[in-house]
Amino acid sequence: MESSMKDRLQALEKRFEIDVQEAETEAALADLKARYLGKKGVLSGILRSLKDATPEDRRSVGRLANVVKGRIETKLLDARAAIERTAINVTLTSDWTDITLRRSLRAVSVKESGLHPVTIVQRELEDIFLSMGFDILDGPHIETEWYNFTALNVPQTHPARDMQDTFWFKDMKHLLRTHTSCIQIRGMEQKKTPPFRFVAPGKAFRCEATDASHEAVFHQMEGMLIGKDISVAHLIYFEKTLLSEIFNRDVEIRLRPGFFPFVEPGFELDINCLICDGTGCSVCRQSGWVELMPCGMTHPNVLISGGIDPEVYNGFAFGLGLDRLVMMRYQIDDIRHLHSGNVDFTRQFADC
Ligand code: FA5
Repeated sequence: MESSMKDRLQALEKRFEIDVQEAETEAALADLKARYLGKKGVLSGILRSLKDATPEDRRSVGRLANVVKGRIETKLLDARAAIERTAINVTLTSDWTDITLRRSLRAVSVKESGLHPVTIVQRELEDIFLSMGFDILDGPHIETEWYNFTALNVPQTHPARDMQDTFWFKDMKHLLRTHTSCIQIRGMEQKKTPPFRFVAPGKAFRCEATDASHEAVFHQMEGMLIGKDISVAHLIYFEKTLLSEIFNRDVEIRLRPGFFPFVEPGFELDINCLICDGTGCSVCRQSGWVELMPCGMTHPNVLISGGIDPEVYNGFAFGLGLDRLVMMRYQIDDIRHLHSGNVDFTRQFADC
């Protein structure tokens, strides 16, 4: 009795060793465990058949059965660890990122996802500006009334405050920035001594009705260049160079006088509407022109707010409408597509 039981236990262990080598998944291992060690498993069956054996046989076979059970459990654990290791190695070789690659190249290589068109254009612009010696700055979305208005030469009672419909906080001292121009002041404070030049891309918020070219949340890229003896000619040359870099083709622009309290003189730079080729559509409000980049020579009061002496230094600033630039670039006929959250829309740009 005892020897036949021991033979059965040895045979069971040998069969288990073959089976465990063939198990390639955790589910297969769980199945093996139930088959060999479960209540209705092979080992329990052998032990149950001991009920008629002598107490001595039961003891010695029981001891061996425990040893075999322990070995099977250890092998199951080893096999599970090996399966986990294999899975980790597969992930490590297939799913990795080369952090030494340039940001834009990394983004393009991720096929399953893509960047939002505003991000694509923003990053392209950042590269252009970096190549022109500009720094890239950032600023908070929640601003103080000082940075958004007063420091930019828009005093308390000035009607220009009504030009931009503001989301105010209850304390009436904080607001969601209505433009990125606040970073002109923050940038001057940070840079301190001219010459310097920087751009600051980011969101702006206005409590206004939306239409094909207006959103309540949109993107701008502020730019500022401060030095000595800067003129309107520098500004115009700079803008032409910038636009030819951005569009990589000839685009028709026009410069007309524009009023902004933080510049003097101020200009509106419009681009011939690329959606309708200037014939008139809902994006350009039938005018054939799209306001893209207001700009001008920085007002002396703004320089003073930023701690710069206007007797010594001057410069220019501009506020590029990023969403509209994206619309012109990709011929998008309604700004509301951009923030619609419609994946079918954004997916079109995944490989851009
Ligand atoms: C400004 O916001 C000024 N801060 C720009 C500026 C900076 C002027 C520096 C002079 C010097 P404006 O409100 O026109 O100006 O907005 C600038 C650009 O942002 C517009 O030409 C347009 O392209 C974009 N923009 C403005 N409002 C919206 C909106 N509601 N939806 C989408 N784009 C908008």
